[in-house]
Amino acid sequence: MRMVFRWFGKDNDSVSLEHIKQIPGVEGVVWALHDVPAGEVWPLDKIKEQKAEIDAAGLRMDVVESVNIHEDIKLGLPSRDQYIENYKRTIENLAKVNVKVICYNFMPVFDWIRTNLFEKLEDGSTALFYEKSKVDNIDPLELVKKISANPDYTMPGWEPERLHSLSNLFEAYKNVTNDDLWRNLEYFLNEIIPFAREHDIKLAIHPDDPPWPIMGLPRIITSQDNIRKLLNLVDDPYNSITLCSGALGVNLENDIPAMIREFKDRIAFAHIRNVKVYENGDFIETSHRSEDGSLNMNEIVKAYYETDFKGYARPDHGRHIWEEQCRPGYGLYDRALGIMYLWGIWDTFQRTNLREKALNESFVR
Ligand code: DNO
Repeated sequence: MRMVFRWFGKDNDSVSLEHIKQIPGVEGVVWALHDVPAGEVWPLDKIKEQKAEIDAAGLRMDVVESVNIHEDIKLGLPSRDQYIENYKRTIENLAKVNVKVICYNFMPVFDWIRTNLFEKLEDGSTALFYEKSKVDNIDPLELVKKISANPDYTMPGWEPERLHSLSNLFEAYKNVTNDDLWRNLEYFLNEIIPFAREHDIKLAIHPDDPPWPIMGLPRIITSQDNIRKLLNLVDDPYNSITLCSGALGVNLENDIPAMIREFKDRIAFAHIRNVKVYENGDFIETSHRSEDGSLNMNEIVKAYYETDFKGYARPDHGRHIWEEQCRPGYGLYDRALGIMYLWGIWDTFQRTNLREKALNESFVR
């Protein structure tokens, strides 16, 4: 397991590369050019600027999250071919700085969604929270009206400009079904995966968060069966996944350790975090510790350990603790604690295994 840490760039992140370097066992950052709009080619000079900074801090930059997919590709419009060409140019440029994994998602319109970014937990910290009924009751048309009435209206993961093009998007997706979305994903993968293979970069799709349809929009990367289907669309190790325990885990029917064991050869990137799911379907992002949430983190890390996971992993969202001012979910402190918890579990398996091996060997001798 190669531990990495998401970093939004020196102008957009309260966490510095120097601090990241001091977290035990972290070898690199997960980065992106956040100011390049989806669909445009990432310029090589900007990529090189990032490289110079990250190199200077003694960190690696093997993983990019995300090169976002233009909506026209997800919608299957004729203009998609140009955007797919641009995606290839970006892959070419990223290969020049030795990027090995690109994380992306295929969620229409929205990326991850929460209803409160600073919900109070019992210990006084705050964390990202999803109130299911609130999202279930959103009328997309009403939302569009709200956005048009208030130019400053924002949602997590959204640039205001993108949010303001929402009304057109809802209209465009009106008749798009899950099957259409699958077809459009297949078209994209057929074009991109052979090209990515030539450049030795794995494309690792992130599951939908939350893993169910919202606001009448289709969502397809939601379950073990659907991930299997995705991997079979183009059966090539370069068509891989980002296995996000928190995104998939809020549907308690998703058995994360079973997925790790089944998809072991196709997991290029692991997002590992805990989440507490309530009976009414609400959920909150807790500390990484098993006891604090609904997911058995020990079983999850065990599955990675036992399948000899050699891919990249990052802690995922953390709580906001010790009065840290940071991007929602992306502070230094709780994610660093998360890393130490994950290493704690991993190292215990590793040391025990080594000790047992040594004992067996001395016994045989
Ligand atoms: C949330 C992230 C997602 C992820 C994208 C991948 O914090 O895990 O926004 O980066 O879905 O494209």
